[in-house]
Amino acid sequence: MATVGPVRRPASVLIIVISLLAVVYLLFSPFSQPSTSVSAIPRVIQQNNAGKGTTAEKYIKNHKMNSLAATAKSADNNEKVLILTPLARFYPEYWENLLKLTYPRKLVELGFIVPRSSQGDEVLKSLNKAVNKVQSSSKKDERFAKITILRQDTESLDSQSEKDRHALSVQKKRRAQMSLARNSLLFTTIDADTSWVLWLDSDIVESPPTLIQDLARHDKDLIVANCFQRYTTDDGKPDIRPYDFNSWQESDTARELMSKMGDDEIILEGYAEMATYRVLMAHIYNAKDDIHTELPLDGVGGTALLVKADVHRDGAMFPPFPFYHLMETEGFAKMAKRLGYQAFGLPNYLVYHYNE
Ligand SMILES: Nc1nc2c(ncn2[C@@H]2O[C@H](COP(=O)(O)OP(=O)(O)O)[C@@H](O)[C@H]2O)c(=O)[nH]1
Ligand SMILES: [Mg+2]
Repeated sequence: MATVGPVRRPASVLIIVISLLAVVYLLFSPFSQPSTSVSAIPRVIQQNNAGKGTTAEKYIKNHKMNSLAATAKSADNNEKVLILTPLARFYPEYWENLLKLTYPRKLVELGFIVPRSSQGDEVLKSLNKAVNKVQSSSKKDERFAKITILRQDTESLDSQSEKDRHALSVQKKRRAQMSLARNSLLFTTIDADTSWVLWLDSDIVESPPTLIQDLARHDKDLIVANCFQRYTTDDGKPDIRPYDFNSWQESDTARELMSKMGDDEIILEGYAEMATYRVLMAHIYNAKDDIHTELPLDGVGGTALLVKADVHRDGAMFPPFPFYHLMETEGFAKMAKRLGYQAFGLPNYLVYHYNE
């Protein structure tokens, strides 16, 4: 870990320069250990921290980022998880499930982004009420480590009905809007000590209390649950069906389709107009098989997606523009792949989406 001399003023530019010099020194110093992998290179972050202590301690906070880990034993290892939810509709079931999560709350931070609309005003009221209740608990371990609520400064679709938001014609615009919302939320809330980011949609109304540990134990860069929906069949029986088709393995047909597209055109999954013949995780659920069976993926959905924070830190975000003809969560998986990370899914591990 680098040390720096006393700094008289909290000049952020100076601190950044010192950080860069420290990293360069550590990389090229004859005293530094030969690095065996990228993670062996110390990541040093220093930020204004007007706390107690000596002058230097007051203004400089050292984060030992080379010891920041995201492992299969996440909770035992005290790894911090940031749960992020773009929130256009507040479902009490979603909130109840959040409160039922067994991951220690002192290690959990929450972040929300709410649309700038009258619907957003309503959501904000419900969210504030719920947040105040849990954060005013007299027991410290019942409170979340931190909660951030953002108000979107970008546009949203006028109608949020399932029929309107799923129409093929609005997909490019809608996915661009969702990407902007997700990126703002991510870049505002990720901290120097965040190990994991759990993307959890607000309309996931059923999810296991051990969701974080169950996904983290696979120790994958990105891992996504299979998102289904409960419904009633024509003859009145309760049943389940696939909901999210964004988790897939690429096909030759889709590659061929994309090779003929203009740079700004996008390929979409789950639309009859655009048959891709990809392997869809939604279609290979097997109730009798092990819930922890893993499936390598090329595209991911964001309904319940756990990501190692370093994947985001290295620059993988939600492209609000066509990136290899993909946007939002599918584009994110592609970007992660270009950075050398691999996405996985758990086809038999289900979470359930609200049924409108
Ligand atoms: N901030 C924000 N969140 C949104 C917006 N539209 C949807 N969401 C949220 O983003 C997540 C995914 O959107 P959703 O409409 O459920 O997508 P779908 O289920 O794939 O059709 C959910 O948590 C929504 O509440 C929006 O315009 N702004
Ligand atoms: Mg949804």
